Amino acid sequence: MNASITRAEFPARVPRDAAELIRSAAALIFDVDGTLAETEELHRQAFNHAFTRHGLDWQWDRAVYKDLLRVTGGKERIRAHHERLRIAAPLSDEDIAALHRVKTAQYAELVATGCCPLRPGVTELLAAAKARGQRLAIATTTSHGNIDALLSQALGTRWAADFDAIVAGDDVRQKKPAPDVYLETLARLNLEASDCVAIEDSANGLIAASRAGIPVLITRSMFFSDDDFGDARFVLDDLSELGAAK
Ligand code: XBP
Ligand code: MG
Repeated sequence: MNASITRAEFPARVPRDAAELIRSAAALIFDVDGTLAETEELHRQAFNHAFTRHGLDWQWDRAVYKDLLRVTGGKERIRAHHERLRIAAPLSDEDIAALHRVKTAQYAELVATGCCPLRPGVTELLAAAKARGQRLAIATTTSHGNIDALLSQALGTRWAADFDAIVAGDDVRQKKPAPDVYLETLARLNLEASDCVAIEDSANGLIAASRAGIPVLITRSMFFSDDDFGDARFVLDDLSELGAAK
């Protein structure tokens, strides 16, 4: 083959399936909520706990929460709900921050019970990627505290040692579907977008990673199972479908 052929002239092979896409990536970039674990049900319960504690008669059922999940970020979600109410007492940013602190503390308590295990195939994929020498990263809208609460429970207190980059919602100016968390993750990894794979569960996550130029593997989750994932490379029900690629 003519040695002067550049990579651009000699396009990379198109992976046959999700397993090959995963195996061939230099780094796997994981979303957290809904992807690593079905945490949104616990977030929902924690929000309702905070509302009760603050004397608000708000209670988000699953249908309401599913709709509110289109808004990424817990504080932004509270604000979005408040703005939808025709009649409501004023709610300052400080009120929302106080509500969110109570919610976050309750979420950590719920996660600490061990009631929210990692989804099928996640532990095996992390181990297989590590064995293959692939780099691991996290790009999420939630907070570092919530990531640590979930993964120290599921993977042990030294879980962060296996990740080369951990980027949370508060680390960037704009949350998903803006590409900020993924662009910051790529910068910290010092890798090209096309050499990585983003593993996501929501349309907002797919848009965010796609805007950063990263190929996306979707794992359908509880609240986003009927989202449109047309731009994803592959869509799985869960990561256990990767089989031997793990
Ligand atoms: C999901 C989110 C977060 C969580 C709640 O993040 O949008 O807002 O719903 O966590 P991702 P906070 O799927 O990107 O992991 O209340 O801490 O925002
Ligand atoms: Mg998610």
